[in-house]
Amino acid sequence: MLSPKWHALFCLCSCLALARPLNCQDLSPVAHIKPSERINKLQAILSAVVFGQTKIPRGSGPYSVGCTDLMSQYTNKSTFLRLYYPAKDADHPDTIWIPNKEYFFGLSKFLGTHWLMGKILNLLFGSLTIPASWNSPVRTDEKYPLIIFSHGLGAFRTIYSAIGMEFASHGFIVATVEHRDGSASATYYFNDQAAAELGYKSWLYLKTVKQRGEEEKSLRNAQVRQRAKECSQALDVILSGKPVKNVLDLEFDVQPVKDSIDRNKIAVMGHSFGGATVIQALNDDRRFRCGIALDAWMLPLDDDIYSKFSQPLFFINSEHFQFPENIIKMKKCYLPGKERKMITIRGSVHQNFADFTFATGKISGYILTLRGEIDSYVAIDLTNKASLAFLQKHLGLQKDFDKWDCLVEGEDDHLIPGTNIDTTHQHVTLHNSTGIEKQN
Ligand code: 71H
Repeated sequence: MLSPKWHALFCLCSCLALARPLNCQDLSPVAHIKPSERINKLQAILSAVVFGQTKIPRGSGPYSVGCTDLMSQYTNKSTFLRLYYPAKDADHPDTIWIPNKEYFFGLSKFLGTHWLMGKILNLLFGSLTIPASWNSPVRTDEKYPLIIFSHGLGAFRTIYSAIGMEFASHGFIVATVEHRDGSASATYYFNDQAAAELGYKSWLYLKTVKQRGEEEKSLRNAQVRQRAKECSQALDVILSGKPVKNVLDLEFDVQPVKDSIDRNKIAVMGHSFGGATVIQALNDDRRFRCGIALDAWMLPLDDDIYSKFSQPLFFINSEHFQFPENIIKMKKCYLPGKERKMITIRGSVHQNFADFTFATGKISGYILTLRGEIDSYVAIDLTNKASLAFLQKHLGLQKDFDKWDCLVEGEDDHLIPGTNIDTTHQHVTLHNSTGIEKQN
């Protein structure tokens, strides 16, 4: 069943989608633009009309940002990722944010809405672009640290671009993996060479989990282990001396990107389920020098993992998603001699770390819990700057990100040092593992 707010959105979208005169071919003010670009522009206007503002922010650092996709092999065991990197020039076209309609169908399934919702989301967001030059060559003047990024439940590789582009603009290479553990809304692979040549994609949609309690925990645990392996495998592909074959037929040579990596400055970062993946990956693979967990969801992890890894770890939490059971598990990572930091962004929600927070207007975003009371641009800025300061310290970078060291301590009007959650009454265990947020 649709909840009332999803139903309202659905009706609103349907009405606006039916009244779609914006797509007619001969609107004179845009007549000079190519038809495909014209449709893109008009679709952007359409989503702006429906939702208000739809702008994913460009990186604020000194480097131009490039973007490409890489699929290393055939079958669902291959590595699939999106790369954000410092680009030589910015004269390539912008990158399509969500490049296949199947991702919208997957999102619709994840949200439990009618399949028509997938069509509508595709209509609204299917041609939205992000300010990163698609397939622009990498800038090869220096070596860059590498971040492997793991997405949340129901997400996929392309919807953390505000974070990916910001880091790339500050001289990082960011690889956002697309997980094949059944936790992505949708993902695809090619069965073999013939399928790849014909462009015949095999789509894998979100695996829905009905069980609760121990059964859910064991399934999620198997998934988080697979996710960590996929992060390590992505690292193997990127660091391998051998040339990597991209089964996606793109006019882009990844070798110069691989050659530009500073091989011992590698971090792992992730959102929610991806935050749990950060901890599993730190434990399983010591090549990850430190980790950043954005609003981590701790349920998938084994109870004895917290004491088993020693690399520095930074928790950045939203105010409204967190709950005592989860925070208690985070606190189990705090042990003598280990670097652990935690901050909470005031007035933020779980979605403040993902791109959809920028894809709607203020009011609709608030209703759909894609936005909190805090301005989404302020929230992502704090996340990025605190992360940069943390990475400079623990990867040993020679940059000026230490000017944001105070944010890692939670010293800002928009930040809470540590957490807003009271865990002193541990016997009252609140269950909120589905991310149903409390907006006060
Ligand atoms: N839910 N990653 C989903 C409940 C809250 C939602 C996701 C609805 C997204 C639109 C509304 C939260 C949790 C909870 C572990 C996790 C990661 F596009 C994205 C899709 C997913 C961006 C980011 C994500 S959200 C997430 O690892 C975990 C525990 N969450 C979450 O699952 N319900 C179905 C109703 C239960 C399964 C906020 C929300 C969302 C709207 C869109 F329309 F804009 F696309 C996207």
